Amino acid sequence: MVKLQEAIKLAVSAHDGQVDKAGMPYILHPMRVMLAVAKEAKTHPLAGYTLGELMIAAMLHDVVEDTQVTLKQIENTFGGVVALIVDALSHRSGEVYRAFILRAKENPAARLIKVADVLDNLSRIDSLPPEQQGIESRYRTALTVLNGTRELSLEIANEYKMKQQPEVGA
Ligand SMILES: [Mn+2]
Repeated sequence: MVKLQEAIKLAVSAHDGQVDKAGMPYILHPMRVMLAVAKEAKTHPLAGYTLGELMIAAMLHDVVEDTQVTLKQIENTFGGVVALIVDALSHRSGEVYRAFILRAKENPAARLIKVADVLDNLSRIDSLPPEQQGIESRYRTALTVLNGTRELSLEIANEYKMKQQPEVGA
């Protein structure tokens, strides 16, 4: 797991100084996504991928999109499998959001990490200022596209919906 330590260090340094929309250190998000992916992959191993590859890719899932780190750098340090996953998780400039999600879905590891990513984003949505809560529909689109692949995502999405419903129209 030496490579995982390297991935954690790289993510910490790449996201240094960044905060999420609620003002929390950004690194907490990839950390949570990595832990959620590790938990899921330990109970339901994903054929063709090691636990280490999944955890490293989860840790690095936002660095290409949001920092100076390049796919080439990831490939050189962590190998082609991890680079392919991170590429599938990086929204390209000008790419239609739905097309991006469909592309992520094609890579089984990226699909698993994307579900964990979206669920973590949904879990934080209550802490967003009201004017930013419209982003919820984007996350819902993502879950709809990714759904049918992991019962976990359906369960949690339903739970979230039930929790939100009483507030609709309030
Ligand atoms: Mn993310």
